[in-house]
Amino acid sequence: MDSNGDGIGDLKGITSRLDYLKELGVDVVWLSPIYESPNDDNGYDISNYRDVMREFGTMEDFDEMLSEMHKRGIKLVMDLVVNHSSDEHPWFIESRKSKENPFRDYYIWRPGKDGSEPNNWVSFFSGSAWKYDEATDEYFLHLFSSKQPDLNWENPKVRNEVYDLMTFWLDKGIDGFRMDVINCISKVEGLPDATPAPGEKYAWGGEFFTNGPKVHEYIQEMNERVLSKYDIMTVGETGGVTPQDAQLYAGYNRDELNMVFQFEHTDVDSGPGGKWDLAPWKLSDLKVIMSRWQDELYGKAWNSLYLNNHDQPRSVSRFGDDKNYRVESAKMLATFLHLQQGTPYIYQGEELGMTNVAFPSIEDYRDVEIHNLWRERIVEGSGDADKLLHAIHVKGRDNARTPMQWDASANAGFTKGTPWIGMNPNYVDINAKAALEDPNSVFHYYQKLVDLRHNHLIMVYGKYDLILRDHPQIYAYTRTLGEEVWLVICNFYGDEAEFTLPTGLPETAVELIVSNYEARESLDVRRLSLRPYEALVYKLS
Ligand code: TEU
Ligand code: CA
Repeated sequence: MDSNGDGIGDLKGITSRLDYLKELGVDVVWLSPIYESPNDDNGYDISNYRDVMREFGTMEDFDEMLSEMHKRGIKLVMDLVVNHSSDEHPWFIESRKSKENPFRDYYIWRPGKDGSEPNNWVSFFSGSAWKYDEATDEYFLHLFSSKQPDLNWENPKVRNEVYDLMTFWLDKGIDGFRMDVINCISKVEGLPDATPAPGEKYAWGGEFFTNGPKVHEYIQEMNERVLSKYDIMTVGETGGVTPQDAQLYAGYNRDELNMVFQFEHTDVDSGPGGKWDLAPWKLSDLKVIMSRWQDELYGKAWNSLYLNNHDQPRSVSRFGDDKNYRVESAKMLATFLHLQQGTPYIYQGEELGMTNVAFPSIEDYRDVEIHNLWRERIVEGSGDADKLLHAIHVKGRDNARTPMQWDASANAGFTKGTPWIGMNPNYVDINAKAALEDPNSVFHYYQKLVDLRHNHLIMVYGKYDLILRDHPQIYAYTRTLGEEVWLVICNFYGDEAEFTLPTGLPETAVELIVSNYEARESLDVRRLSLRPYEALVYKLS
Protein backbone atom coordinates (compact mmCIF):
# COMPACT_ATOMS: atom_id res chain seq x y z
CA MET A 1 0.00 0.00 0.00
CA ASP A 2 1.41 3.36 -1.09
CA SER A 3 0.70 6.12 1.44
CA ASN A 4 2.23 9.12 -0.34
CA GLY A 5 1.39 8.75 -4.02
CA ASP A 6 4.89 8.01 -5.35
CA GLY A 7 3.70 4.66 -6.69
CA ILE A 8 5.78 2.59 -4.27
CA GLY A 9 4.34 0.70 -1.34
CA ASP A 10 5.71 1.86 2.01
CA LEU A 11 5.73 1.29 5.76
CA LYS A 12 3.03 3.84 6.54
CA GLY A 13 0.93 2.10 3.90
CA ILE A 14 1.40 -1.24 5.66
CA THR A 15 0.47 0.31 8.99
CA SER A 16 -2.73 1.67 7.49
CA ARG A 17 -3.75 -1.85 6.41
CA LEU A 18 -2.97 -3.79 9.59
CA ASP A 19 -6.64 -4.15 10.48
CA TYR A 20 -7.12 -6.09 7.26
CA LEU A 21 -4.37 -8.54 8.28
CA LYS A 22 -5.91 -8.81 11.72
CA GLU A 23 -9.27 -9.61 10.18
CA LEU A 24 -7.71 -12.37 8.09
CA GLY A 25 -6.32 -13.77 11.32
CA VAL A 26 -2.58 -13.63 10.66
CA ASP A 27 -0.30 -14.19 13.63
CA VAL A 28 2.99 -13.12 12.06
CA VAL A 29 3.96 -10.84 9.18
CA TRP A 30 7.07 -11.69 7.15
CA LEU A 31 8.27 -8.50 5.50
CA SER A 32 10.48 -8.65 2.42
CA PRO A 33 13.66 -6.55 2.83
CA ILE A 34 12.99 -2.91 3.70
CA TYR A 35 16.60 -1.88 4.29
CA GLU A 36 18.52 0.77 2.34
CA SER A 37 19.15 -0.62 -1.10
CA PRO A 38 19.79 0.51 -4.67
CA ASN A 39 17.03 -1.98 -5.53
CA ASP A 40 18.79 -4.00 -8.18
CA ASP A 41 16.89 -7.05 -6.88
CA ASN A 42 13.90 -5.55 -5.10
CA GLY A 43 15.76 -4.87 -1.88
CA TYR A 44 17.62 -8.21 -1.74
CA ASP A 45 20.76 -6.12 -2.35
CA ILE A 46 21.33 -4.22 0.88
CA SER A 47 23.62 -1.20 1.16
CA ASN A 48 22.86 -0.43 4.83
CA TYR A 49 21.51 -3.11 7.15
CA ARG A 50 20.61 -0.65 9.89
CA ASP A 51 18.37 1.79 8.10
CA VAL A 52 15.16 1.82 6.10
CA MET A 53 15.02 2.29 2.33
CA ARG A 54 14.14 5.95 1.74
CA GLU A 55 11.29 5.02 -0.63
CA PHE A 56 9.70 2.93 2.13
CA GLY A 57 9.91 5.58 4.87
CA THR A 58 11.96 6.30 7.98
CA MET A 59 13.01 4.46 11.11
CA GLU A 60 10.20 6.32 12.92
CA ASP A 61 7.73 4.85 10.44
CA PHE A 62 9.22 1.42 11.13
CA ASP A 63 8.93 1.80 14.90
CA GLU A 64 5.34 2.92 14.55
CA MET A 65 4.50 0.00 12.25
CA LEU A 66 6.05 -2.47 14.70
CA SER A 67 4.22 -1.05 17.66
CA GLU A 68 0.90 -1.02 15.77
CA MET A 69 1.47 -4.67 14.85
CA HIS A 70 2.23 -5.60 18.44
CA LYS A 71 -0.85 -3.69 19.64
CA ARG A 72 -2.91 -6.02 17.47
CA GLY A 73 -1.12 -9.15 18.63
CA ILE A 74 0.70 -9.52 15.30
CA LYS A 75 4.39 -10.41 15.27
CA LEU A 76 6.97 -9.23 12.75
CA VAL A 77 9.58 -11.38 11.02
CA MET A 78 12.20 -9.51 8.97
CA ASP A 79 14.12 -10.74 5.97
CA LEU A 80 17.80 -11.37 6.72
CA VAL A 81 19.82 -11.18 3.50
CA VAL A 82 23.40 -11.99 4.41
CA ASN A 83 24.66 -14.43 1.81
CA HIS A 84 25.46 -11.26 -0.10
CA SER A 85 25.19 -7.49 0.25
CA SER A 86 24.83 -4.75 -2.33
CA ASP A 87 27.96 -3.71 -4.21
CA GLU A 88 27.05 -0.24 -2.89
CA HIS A 89 27.47 -1.34 0.73
CA PRO A 90 30.43 0.53 2.36
CA TRP A 91 32.07 -2.87 3.06
CA PHE A 92 32.21 -3.63 -0.65
CA ILE A 93 33.20 -0.09 -1.63
CA GLU A 94 36.20 -0.53 0.68
CA SER A 95 36.83 -4.13 -0.29
CA ARG A 96 37.29 -3.43 -3.96
CA LYS A 97 39.78 -0.59 -3.38
CA SER A 98 42.90 -2.73 -2.85
CA LYS A 99 44.06 -6.21 -1.93
CA GLU A 100 45.38 -4.83 1.37
CA ASN A 101 42.17 -3.10 2.36
CA PRO A 102 40.94 -4.28 5.80
CA PHE A 103 37.59 -5.15 4.17
CA ARG A 104 39.13 -7.14 1.31
CA ASP A 105 38.28 -10.49 2.91
CA TYR A 106 34.67 -9.51 3.56
CA TYR A 107 33.97 -10.79 0.04
CA ILE A 108 35.20 -13.63 -2.16
CA TRP A 109 37.95 -12.38 -4.49
CA ARG A 110 40.01 -14.56 -6.82
CA PRO A 111 42.46 -13.96 -9.66
CA GLY A 112 41.35 -15.03 -13.13
CA LYS A 113 42.25 -18.40 -14.59
CA ASP A 114 43.84 -18.36 -18.06
CA GLY A 115 42.42 -14.93 -18.74
CA SER A 116 38.87 -15.76 -17.76
CA GLU A 117 36.72 -16.30 -14.65
CA PRO A 118 38.18 -18.16 -11.62
CA ASN A 119 35.66 -20.97 -12.18
CA ASN A 120 32.74 -21.82 -14.47
CA TRP A 121 29.81 -21.37 -12.08
CA VAL A 122 26.67 -19.86 -13.57
CA SER A 123 24.81 -17.18 -11.63
CA PHE A 124 21.18 -17.73 -10.52
CA PHE A 125 20.46 -14.71 -12.69
CA SER A 126 22.24 -15.84 -15.92
CA GLY A 127 25.87 -15.58 -17.03
CA SER A 128 29.00 -16.10 -14.98
CA ALA A 129 28.82 -15.92 -11.18
CA TRP A 130 32.03 -13.83 -11.28
CA LYS A 131 32.62 -10.23 -12.17
CA TYR A 132 35.99 -8.73 -13.07
CA ASP A 133 37.05 -5.62 -11.17
CA GLU A 134 39.74 -3.48 -12.77
CA ALA A 135 41.00 -1.74 -9.62
CA THR A 136 42.74 -4.89 -8.35
CA ASP A 137 42.66 -7.07 -11.48
CA GLU A 138 40.62 -9.76 -9.70
CA TYR A 139 37.12 -11.20 -9.85
CA PHE A 140 34.47 -11.26 -7.09
CA LEU A 141 31.85 -13.98 -6.65
CA HIS A 142 28.16 -13.14 -7.03
CA LEU A 143 25.78 -16.12 -7.00
CA PHE A 144 22.95 -13.70 -7.80
CA SER A 145 23.19 -10.42 -9.73
CA SER A 146 26.55 -8.70 -10.23
CA LYS A 147 25.28 -6.04 -7.79
CA GLN A 148 25.01 -8.72 -5.09
CA PRO A 149 28.57 -9.77 -4.17
CA ASP A 150 28.72 -12.83 -1.88
CA LEU A 151 29.93 -12.19 1.64
CA ASN A 152 32.82 -14.32 2.85
CA TRP A 153 31.49 -16.27 5.84
CA GLU A 154 34.91 -17.84 6.41
CA ASN A 155 35.91 -14.45 7.81
CA PRO A 156 34.92 -14.24 11.51
CA LYS A 157 34.65 -10.45 11.18
CA VAL A 158 31.84 -10.91 8.65
CA ARG A 159 30.02 -13.28 10.97
CA ASN A 160 30.37 -10.81 13.84
CA GLU A 161 28.95 -8.03 11.67
CA VAL A 162 25.96 -10.22 10.84
CA TYR A 163 25.34 -11.15 14.47
CA ASP A 164 25.56 -7.47 15.45
CA LEU A 165 23.05 -6.33 12.87
CA MET A 166 20.68 -9.14 13.85
CA THR A 167 20.97 -8.02 17.47
CA PHE A 168 20.27 -4.44 16.42
CA TRP A 169 16.87 -5.43 14.98
CA LEU A 170 16.01 -7.95 17.68
CA ASP A 171 16.67 -5.30 20.32
CA LYS A 172 14.16 -3.10 18.54
CA GLY A 173 11.65 -5.82 19.34
CA ILE A 174 11.16 -7.72 16.10
CA ASP A 175 10.05 -11.33 16.44
CA GLY A 176 12.29 -13.27 14.09
CA PHE A 177 13.99 -13.69 10.75
CA ARG A 178 13.36 -15.30 7.39
CA MET A 179 16.89 -16.04 6.24
CA ASP A 180 17.53 -15.55 2.54
CA VAL A 181 19.41 -18.42 0.81
CA ILE A 182 20.96 -19.24 4.16
CA ASN A 183 22.10 -22.67 2.98
CA CYS A 184 24.44 -21.02 0.44
CA ILE A 185 26.72 -19.25 2.95
CA SER A 186 29.42 -21.95 3.07
CA LYS A 187 31.30 -22.65 -0.14
CA VAL A 188 33.45 -25.73 -0.78
CA GLU A 189 37.13 -24.92 -0.39
CA GLY A 190 38.92 -24.29 -3.67
CA LEU A 191 35.66 -23.34 -5.41
CA PRO A 192 35.99 -26.19 -7.94
CA ASP A 193 34.61 -26.09 -11.47
CA ALA A 194 31.23 -27.70 -12.06
CA THR A 195 30.37 -29.90 -15.04
CA PRO A 196 28.71 -27.94 -17.84
CA ALA A 197 25.95 -29.34 -20.04
CA PRO A 198 27.17 -30.14 -23.56
CA GLY A 199 27.88 -26.94 -25.48
CA GLU A 200 27.53 -24.70 -22.39
CA LYS A 201 30.28 -22.47 -21.05
CA TYR A 202 28.92 -22.09 -17.52
CA ALA A 203 27.60 -24.77 -15.18
CA TRP A 204 25.32 -25.03 -12.15
CA GLY A 205 27.69 -25.21 -9.19
CA GLY A 206 25.08 -25.94 -6.53
CA GLU A 207 26.95 -28.94 -5.16
CA PHE A 208 29.77 -26.58 -4.17
CA PHE A 209 27.71 -23.97 -2.36
CA THR A 210 24.39 -25.40 -1.18
CA ASN A 211 24.44 -27.08 2.24
CA GLY A 212 28.21 -26.50 2.19
CA PRO A 213 30.77 -27.95 4.60
CA LYS A 214 30.53 -25.32 7.36
CA VAL A 215 26.91 -24.21 7.07
CA HIS A 216 25.75 -25.95 10.25
CA GLU A 217 28.77 -24.71 12.18
CA TYR A 218 27.85 -21.14 11.18
CA ILE A 219 24.16 -21.46 11.96
CA GLN A 220 24.89 -23.07 15.31
CA GLU A 221 27.26 -20.23 16.11
CA MET A 222 24.55 -17.74 15.09
CA ASN A 223 22.07 -19.57 17.27
CA GLU A 224 24.38 -19.53 20.26
CA ARG A 225 25.43 -15.91 19.84
CA VAL A 226 22.08 -14.41 18.87
CA LEU A 227 18.97 -16.52 18.30
CA SER A 228 19.01 -18.40 21.60
CA LYS A 229 18.90 -15.12 23.50
CA TYR A 230 15.47 -14.14 22.17
CA ASP A 231 11.97 -15.62 22.02
CA ILE A 232 11.68 -15.54 18.26
CA MET A 233 10.77 -17.49 15.14
CA THR A 234 13.22 -18.37 12.37
CA VAL A 235 12.78 -19.85 8.93
CA GLY A 236 15.62 -20.53 6.54
CA GLU A 237 15.17 -20.27 2.79
CA THR A 238 16.97 -23.39 1.63
CA GLY A 239 16.62 -24.32 -2.02
CA GLY A 240 17.83 -27.82 -2.82
CA VAL A 241 17.26 -29.34 0.62
CA THR A 242 16.02 -32.86 1.21
CA PRO A 243 14.02 -33.84 4.31
CA GLN A 244 17.29 -35.22 5.72
CA ASP A 245 18.97 -31.82 5.29
CA ALA A 246 15.94 -30.14 6.83
CA GLN A 247 16.30 -32.29 9.93
CA LEU A 248 19.77 -30.82 10.34
CA TYR A 249 18.66 -27.21 9.86
CA ALA A 250 15.45 -27.43 11.82
CA GLY A 251 15.54 -30.62 13.88
CA TYR A 252 13.97 -30.17 17.31
CA ASN A 253 17.25 -30.65 19.15
CA ARG A 254 19.65 -29.06 16.71
CA ASP A 255 19.80 -25.48 18.07
CA GLU A 256 19.70 -24.06 14.55
CA LEU A 257 16.44 -22.81 12.98
CA ASN A 258 12.74 -23.41 13.61
CA MET A 259 11.89 -24.44 10.05
CA VAL A 260 13.03 -24.20 6.45
CA PHE A 261 11.43 -23.47 3.10
CA GLN A 262 11.99 -26.45 0.84
CA PHE A 263 11.55 -26.13 -2.95
CA GLU A 264 10.80 -29.61 -4.26
CA HIS A 265 7.13 -28.92 -4.94
CA THR A 266 8.00 -25.72 -6.83
CA ASP A 267 10.08 -27.74 -9.30
CA VAL A 268 7.25 -30.02 -10.46
CA ASP A 269 6.52 -27.88 -13.51
CA SER A 270 10.11 -27.52 -14.71
CA GLY A 271 11.68 -29.73 -17.36
CA PRO A 272 15.31 -30.90 -17.41
CA GLY A 273 16.34 -27.46 -18.75
CA GLY A 274 15.35 -25.80 -15.46
CA LYS A 275 12.87 -23.14 -14.43
CA TRP A 276 12.17 -21.71 -17.91
CA ASP A 277 11.79 -25.14 -19.51
CA LEU A 278 8.02 -25.42 -18.98
CA ALA A 279 6.65 -28.87 -18.26
CA PRO A 280 3.17 -29.95 -17.15
CA TRP A 281 3.06 -30.79 -13.44
CA LYS A 282 1.71 -34.15 -12.28
CA LEU A 283 -0.57 -34.71 -9.31
CA SER A 284 1.33 -37.92 -8.57
CA ASP A 285 4.57 -35.89 -8.13
CA LEU A 286 2.85 -33.46 -5.82
CA LYS A 287 1.55 -36.36 -3.72
CA VAL A 288 4.95 -38.00 -3.42
CA ILE A 289 6.77 -34.76 -2.57
CA MET A 290 4.33 -33.28 -0.08
CA SER A 291 3.80 -36.61 1.64
CA ARG A 292 7.52 -37.28 1.90
CA TRP A 293 7.97 -33.95 3.72
CA GLN A 294 5.01 -34.64 6.01
CA ASP A 295 6.19 -38.17 6.84
CA GLU A 296 9.88 -37.59 7.19
CA LEU A 297 9.70 -34.49 9.36
CA TYR A 298 6.98 -35.87 11.63
CA GLY A 299 8.20 -35.82 15.23
CA LYS A 300 11.65 -34.61 14.14
CA ALA A 301 11.36 -31.15 12.61
CA TRP A 302 8.70 -28.63 11.70
CA ASN A 303 7.43 -28.03 8.16
CA SER A 304 6.68 -24.73 6.49
CA LEU A 305 3.73 -24.83 4.09
CA TYR A 306 3.60 -22.54 1.08
CA LEU A 307 2.49 -22.39 -2.52
CA ASN A 308 3.20 -18.70 -3.08
CA ASN A 309 5.82 -16.14 -2.28
CA HIS A 310 7.44 -13.17 -4.02
CA ASP A 311 9.53 -15.53 -6.19
CA GLN A 312 6.77 -17.85 -7.36
CA PRO A 313 3.97 -17.52 -9.91
CA ARG A 314 0.47 -17.29 -8.43
CA SER A 315 -0.74 -20.70 -7.22
CA VAL A 316 -4.28 -20.38 -8.58
CA SER A 317 -2.84 -19.87 -12.07
CA ARG A 318 -0.22 -22.56 -11.61
CA PHE A 319 -2.09 -25.41 -9.90
CA GLY A 320 -5.72 -24.33 -10.20
CA ASP A 321 -7.85 -22.84 -12.97
CA ASP A 322 -7.81 -19.04 -12.90
CA LYS A 323 -10.36 -18.80 -15.75
CA ASN A 324 -13.27 -21.18 -15.14
CA TYR A 325 -12.91 -22.12 -11.49
CA ARG A 326 -10.82 -19.39 -9.94
CA VAL A 327 -12.68 -19.19 -6.64
CA GLU A 328 -13.25 -22.94 -6.29
CA SER A 329 -9.69 -23.89 -7.15
CA ALA A 330 -8.13 -21.18 -4.97
CA LYS A 331 -10.13 -22.53 -2.02
CA MET A 332 -9.24 -26.12 -2.88
CA LEU A 333 -5.53 -25.31 -2.94
CA ALA A 334 -5.85 -23.52 0.39
CA THR A 335 -7.53 -26.59 1.88
CA PHE A 336 -4.90 -28.93 0.47
CA LEU A 337 -2.13 -26.83 2.05
CA HIS A 338 -3.56 -25.55 5.32
CA LEU A 339 -4.78 -28.91 6.55
CA GLN A 340 -1.23 -30.29 6.48
CA GLN A 341 1.18 -30.19 9.38
CA GLY A 342 3.45 -27.17 9.54
CA THR A 343 3.25 -23.40 9.58
CA PRO A 344 1.15 -22.11 6.67
CA TYR A 345 2.33 -19.00 4.84
CA ILE A 346 -0.10 -16.78 2.93
CA TYR A 347 1.44 -14.43 0.38
CA GLN A 348 -0.27 -11.05 -0.18
CA GLY A 349 -3.26 -11.41 -2.47
CA GLU A 350 -3.26 -15.22 -2.29
CA GLU A 351 -6.19 -14.83 0.10
CA LEU A 352 -8.05 -13.06 -2.72
CA GLY A 353 -7.15 -15.62 -5.35
CA MET A 354 -4.97 -13.09 -7.19
CA THR A 355 -3.70 -14.47 -10.51
CA ASN A 356 -0.69 -14.31 -12.80
CA VAL A 357 -0.35 -11.33 -15.10
CA ALA A 358 0.70 -11.41 -18.77
CA PHE A 359 2.38 -8.12 -19.62
CA PRO A 360 2.65 -7.67 -23.41
CA SER A 361 6.26 -6.49 -23.51
CA ILE A 362 9.55 -7.25 -21.76
CA GLU A 363 9.69 -3.51 -20.96
CA ASP A 364 6.75 -3.96 -18.59
CA TYR A 365 8.79 -6.28 -16.39
CA ARG A 366 10.93 -5.11 -13.47
CA ASP A 367 12.63 -8.26 -12.20
CA VAL A 368 16.42 -8.48 -12.64
CA GLU A 369 16.16 -12.25 -13.14
CA ILE A 370 13.83 -11.72 -16.10
CA HIS A 371 15.89 -8.94 -17.68
CA ASN A 372 19.18 -10.81 -17.37
CA LEU A 373 17.56 -13.88 -18.89
CA TRP A 374 16.15 -11.85 -21.76
CA ARG A 375 19.48 -10.17 -22.45
CA GLU A 376 21.31 -13.51 -22.51
CA ARG A 377 18.81 -15.43 -24.61
CA ILE A 378 17.23 -12.81 -26.86
CA VAL A 379 19.37 -9.66 -27.04
CA GLU A 380 22.74 -11.46 -27.09
CA GLY A 381 21.51 -14.92 -28.09
CA SER A 382 19.27 -16.28 -30.79
CA GLY A 383 16.37 -17.53 -28.65
CA ASP A 384 12.70 -17.37 -29.61
CA ALA A 385 11.33 -14.16 -28.07
CA ASP A 386 7.65 -15.21 -28.16
CA LYS A 387 8.43 -18.48 -26.51
CA LEU A 388 10.47 -16.85 -23.77
CA LEU A 389 7.83 -14.17 -23.15
CA HIS A 390 5.33 -16.99 -22.74
CA ALA A 391 7.58 -18.72 -20.21
CA ILE A 392 7.87 -15.42 -18.34
CA HIS A 393 4.07 -15.13 -18.29
CA VAL A 394 3.92 -18.59 -16.73
CA LYS A 395 6.89 -18.55 -14.38
CA GLY A 396 8.19 -14.98 -13.95
CA ARG A 397 8.57 -13.63 -10.43
CA ASP A 398 6.74 -10.41 -11.33
CA ASN A 399 3.54 -12.48 -11.39
CA ALA A 400 3.69 -12.25 -7.61
CA ARG A 401 4.84 -8.64 -7.50
CA THR A 402 2.02 -6.70 -9.12
CA PRO A 403 0.56 -4.50 -6.39
CA MET A 404 -2.02 -5.66 -3.89
CA GLN A 405 -5.57 -5.19 -5.16
CA TRP A 406 -7.43 -3.26 -2.47
CA ASP A 407 -10.52 -2.08 -4.33
CA ALA A 408 -11.99 -1.35 -7.77
CA SER A 409 -10.90 2.30 -7.92
CA ALA A 410 -7.98 3.47 -10.11
CA ASN A 411 -4.85 1.35 -9.60
CA ALA A 412 -6.82 -0.89 -7.25
CA GLY A 413 -6.58 1.72 -4.51
CA PHE A 414 -2.89 0.81 -4.15
CA THR A 415 -1.61 4.25 -5.14
CA LYS A 416 -2.83 7.69 -6.14
CA GLY A 417 0.20 7.97 -8.44
CA THR A 418 1.69 5.68 -11.08
CA PRO A 419 2.49 2.24 -9.69
CA TRP A 420 6.15 1.16 -9.93
CA ILE A 421 5.03 -1.93 -11.86
CA GLY A 422 1.80 -2.40 -13.81
CA MET A 423 -1.37 -3.53 -12.06
CA ASN A 424 -3.03 -6.78 -12.93
CA PRO A 425 -6.02 -5.43 -14.89
CA ASN A 426 -8.34 -7.93 -13.19
CA TYR A 427 -8.37 -5.82 -10.01
CA VAL A 428 -11.75 -4.47 -11.04
CA ASP A 429 -13.22 -7.87 -10.07
CA ILE A 430 -10.58 -9.32 -7.77
CA ASN A 431 -9.94 -7.01 -4.84
CA ALA A 432 -10.02 -6.92 -1.05
CA LYS A 433 -13.06 -4.69 -0.76
CA ALA A 434 -15.21 -6.96 -2.91
CA ALA A 435 -13.88 -10.03 -1.08
CA LEU A 436 -14.70 -8.60 2.34
CA GLU A 437 -18.27 -7.91 1.21
CA ASP A 438 -18.81 -11.40 -0.23
CA PRO A 439 -19.34 -14.13 2.39
CA ASN A 440 -18.35 -16.78 -0.19
CA SER A 441 -15.07 -15.12 -1.16
CA VAL A 442 -11.66 -16.73 -1.15
CA PHE A 443 -10.77 -14.29 1.65
CA HIS A 444 -13.46 -15.60 3.98
CA TYR A 445 -12.44 -19.16 3.23
CA TYR A 446 -8.82 -18.42 4.24
CA GLN A 447 -10.13 -16.67 7.32
CA LYS A 448 -12.03 -19.82 8.22
CA LEU A 449 -8.97 -22.04 7.72
CA VAL A 450 -6.86 -19.79 9.94
CA ASP A 451 -9.60 -19.77 12.55
CA LEU A 452 -9.84 -23.57 12.47
CA ARG A 453 -6.12 -23.86 13.04
CA HIS A 454 -6.34 -21.51 16.00
CA ASN A 455 -9.05 -23.67 17.53
CA HIS A 456 -8.24 -27.29 16.68
CA LEU A 457 -5.06 -28.89 17.96
CA ILE A 458 -5.47 -31.68 15.42
CA MET A 459 -4.72 -29.20 12.64
CA VAL A 460 -1.44 -28.35 14.33
CA TYR A 461 -0.31 -31.65 15.80
CA GLY A 462 -2.32 -34.36 14.04
CA LYS A 463 -0.36 -37.01 12.17
CA TYR A 464 -0.69 -36.88 8.36
CA ASP A 465 -1.41 -39.98 6.30
CA LEU A 466 -1.89 -39.92 2.54
CA ILE A 467 -4.75 -42.10 1.23
CA LEU A 468 -5.79 -42.99 -2.35
CA ARG A 469 -2.14 -42.68 -3.40
CA ASP A 470 -2.88 -43.76 -6.99
CA HIS A 471 -6.06 -41.78 -7.61
CA PRO A 472 -5.43 -39.67 -10.74
CA GLN A 473 -7.62 -36.70 -9.76
CA ILE A 474 -7.98 -36.66 -6.00
CA TYR A 475 -5.45 -35.68 -3.32
CA ALA A 476 -6.76 -37.05 0.00
CA TYR A 477 -5.30 -37.57 3.46
CA THR A 478 -6.22 -37.99 7.07
CA ARG A 479 -4.98 -36.22 10.18
CA THR A 480 -5.05 -38.12 13.45
CA LEU A 481 -4.60 -36.90 17.01
CA GLY A 482 -5.47 -39.39 19.74
CA GLU A 483 -9.03 -40.57 19.03
CA GLU A 484 -9.77 -37.70 16.67
CA VAL A 485 -9.57 -38.27 12.90
CA TRP A 486 -10.11 -35.72 10.12
CA LEU A 487 -10.45 -36.58 6.44
CA VAL A 488 -9.32 -34.11 3.76
CA ILE A 489 -10.45 -34.65 0.15
CA CYS A 490 -9.37 -32.39 -2.73
CA ASN A 491 -10.33 -32.70 -6.37
CA PHE A 492 -7.42 -31.14 -8.29
CA TYR A 493 -9.28 -30.97 -11.63
CA GLY A 494 -12.15 -29.24 -13.40
CA ASP A 495 -13.91 -32.58 -14.03
CA GLU A 496 -16.01 -34.60 -11.62
CA ALA A 497 -14.09 -37.19 -9.61
CA GLU A 498 -15.23 -40.30 -7.75
CA PHE A 499 -14.07 -40.77 -4.18
CA THR A 500 -14.23 -44.18 -2.49
CA LEU A 501 -13.35 -44.40 1.18
CA PRO A 502 -10.50 -46.81 1.94
CA THR A 503 -11.30 -49.56 4.43
CA GLY A 504 -10.53 -49.05 8.09
CA LEU A 505 -12.01 -45.57 8.39
CA PRO A 506 -15.43 -44.68 9.89
CA GLU A 507 -18.07 -44.68 7.12
CA THR A 508 -20.19 -41.95 8.62
CA ALA A 509 -18.64 -38.62 9.49
CA VAL A 510 -19.40 -36.71 12.66
CA GLU A 511 -19.34 -33.35 10.97
CA LEU A 512 -18.40 -31.54 7.76
CA ILE A 513 -15.80 -29.08 9.03
CA VAL A 514 -15.36 -26.98 5.90
CA SER A 515 -15.92 -27.20 2.16
CA ASN A 516 -15.74 -24.92 -0.87
CA TYR A 517 -19.25 -25.64 -2.21
CA GLU A 518 -22.60 -25.39 -0.43
CA ALA A 519 -22.64 -28.00 2.35
CA ARG A 520 -23.61 -31.61 1.57
CA GLU A 521 -26.54 -33.02 3.56
CA SER A 522 -25.34 -36.57 4.08
CA LEU A 523 -22.47 -37.56 6.36
CA ASP A 524 -22.07 -40.91 4.63
CA VAL A 525 -18.55 -40.71 3.21
CA ARG A 526 -18.22 -44.16 1.62
CA ARG A 527 -18.72 -42.85 -1.92
CA LEU A 528 -18.69 -39.26 -3.03
CA SER A 529 -18.99 -37.63 -6.44
CA LEU A 530 -16.76 -34.59 -6.26
CA ARG A 531 -17.59 -31.46 -8.24
CA PRO A 532 -14.84 -29.56 -10.10
CA TYR A 533 -12.10 -28.55 -7.66
CA GLU A 534 -14.26 -29.56 -4.74
CA ALA A 535 -12.57 -29.71 -1.34
CA LEU A 536 -14.07 -31.36 1.75
CA VAL A 537 -12.85 -31.68 5.30
CA TYR A 538 -14.76 -34.13 7.50
CA LYS A 539 -14.36 -34.98 11.13
CA LEU A 540 -14.63 -38.79 11.12
CA SER A 541 -14.24 -39.34 14.84
O1 TEU B 1 15.72 -16.36 -3.54
C1 TEU B 1 16.64 -17.38 -3.72
C2 TEU B 1 16.33 -18.41 -4.73
O2 TEU B 1 17.11 -19.29 -4.88
C3 TEU B 1 15.15 -18.41 -5.56
O3 TEU B 1 13.94 -18.40 -5.00
C4 TEU B 1 15.32 -17.54 -6.75
O4 TEU B 1 14.78 -16.27 -6.59
C5 TEU B 1 14.64 -18.20 -7.89
O5 TEU B 1 15.12 -19.47 -8.01
C6 TEU B 1 14.92 -17.47 -9.14
O6 TEU B 1 14.25 -18.16 -10.14
C7 TEU B 1 16.03 -15.39 -2.60
C8 TEU B 1 14.97 -14.33 -2.61
O7 TEU B 1 13.75 -14.90 -2.19
C9 TEU B 1 14.90 -13.72 -3.97
O8 TEU B 1 13.86 -12.80 -4.08
C10 TEU B 1 16.23 -13.04 -4.22
O9 TEU B 1 16.28 -12.55 -5.53
C11 TEU B 1 17.39 -13.99 -4.02
O10 TEU B 1 17.29 -14.77 -2.83
C12 TEU B 1 18.67 -13.21 -3.87
O11 TEU B 1 18.69 -12.53 -2.66
CA1 CA C 1 5.14 5.41 -1.26
